[in-house]
Amino acid sequence: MFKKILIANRGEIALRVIRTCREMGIKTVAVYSKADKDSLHVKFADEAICIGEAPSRESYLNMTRIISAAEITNADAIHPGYGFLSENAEFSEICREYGIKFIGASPEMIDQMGDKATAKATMKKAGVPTVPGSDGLLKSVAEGKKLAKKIGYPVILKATAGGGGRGMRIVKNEDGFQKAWDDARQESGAAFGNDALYLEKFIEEPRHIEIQIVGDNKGRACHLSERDCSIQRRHQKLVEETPSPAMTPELREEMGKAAIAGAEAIGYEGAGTIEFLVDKYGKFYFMEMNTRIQVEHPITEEVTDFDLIKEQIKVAWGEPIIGINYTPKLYAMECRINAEDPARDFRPSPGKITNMHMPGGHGVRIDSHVYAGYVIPPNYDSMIAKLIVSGQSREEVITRMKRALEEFVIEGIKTTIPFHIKLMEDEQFKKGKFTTAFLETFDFSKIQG
Ligand code: MV4
Repeated sequence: MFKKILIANRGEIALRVIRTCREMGIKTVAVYSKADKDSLHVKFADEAICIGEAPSRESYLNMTRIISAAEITNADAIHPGYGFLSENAEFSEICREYGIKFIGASPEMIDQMGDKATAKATMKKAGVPTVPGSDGLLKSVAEGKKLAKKIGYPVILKATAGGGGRGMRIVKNEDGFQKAWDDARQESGAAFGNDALYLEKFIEEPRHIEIQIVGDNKGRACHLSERDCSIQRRHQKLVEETPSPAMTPELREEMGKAAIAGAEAIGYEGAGTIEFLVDKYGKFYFMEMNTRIQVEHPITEEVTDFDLIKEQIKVAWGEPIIGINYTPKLYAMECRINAEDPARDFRPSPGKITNMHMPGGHGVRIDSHVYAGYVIPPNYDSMIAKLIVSGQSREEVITRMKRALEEFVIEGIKTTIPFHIKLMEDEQFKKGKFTTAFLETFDFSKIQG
């Protein structure tokens, strides 16, 4: 097994990886920026190396410094967590050149899945259902208009280099095509240095349901059921749950099979997620594949009892997967606690946590790197804790989540806790009746900031 793993990340995920490494008897190296010198990942790791100034590009995105830290400490693997360098093909390649195992996807896989039109074509070839649309990239507005007329409006233009909703435009009719095209090209060109677009039928008010998969280096993959991530605001997920209220055993079987077929077709190694859009008729379509561990992985861990970080490390070392596809018996939900003010358009609220009390009790898990006295730096992601609750039914989980949220005390900064309490009281949410459009009509005005 690996002797020492360097964690190229910060915050709760760095801590999460360190915890599993300790259980596996693997030594850990933390890297940190000057803004993070008092962070728990620095204290909990066996060794810690400062790699630069607060801005990410000078620290957590600085490949040279991270590789140097791995060389100096003799780490034999790097875990990238999520965000930062986790889906950076160049970094995966550099790790390979230096003989350091990158606990994530190969550079080829990152490139293939990172280009959305290529990913879609690859999945379609593997028999995974995809949204009707262009065969690869569009060459001109004329071609796009012709295709849109054929498949019917509304359609959506997507940047092939996109992700997180950027470089994407909905087109309602032919009159709006040219402007949508220009806007999407301009936005994706500026954001990704690549303005190539493809076109799809626009699926109205879908659910976002993703399947967790794990593949080994023998070419086999299994799935660990789904997560419903429809509760999002401006492409930022706020709540995830499993099983999805929209799921049936038949649909899970079908989506699971499709996800495995997709993963095995590309020889996917490691933990990954296949994201689907599910329409109101229960039809599902491939959207994107994520080649990393995701923020919301703990809800899958709670219902399956698999440690997904341990699975990542084991398959990276070359161990085969057990290969059972999980059928859920438990429920779990995650609320992302962000240092943001939900009463003021989720405006960031960094600063010092003057007082804090974390909830506990049966079925309550918290993944967090913060503590009373901790100063949240303004430089990074605003997520400061994940509150993960499990139970025997969705009703029990919602009741328990509300209880835990009410127990949670964080003083000195604003957080998304009041929003989550309101959500747990929402009748439509409680019935499981929601789509990705749910928060567009949610009343944020009564939230006590
Ligand atoms: C779509 C769609 C409807 N139809 N594609 C948003 C992020 C990007 N990864 C893909 N996205 C969407 N693609 C078709 N053909 C609706 C969305 C979408 C969305 C998807 C998942 C979760 C939240 C969303 C919010 C707005 C739009």
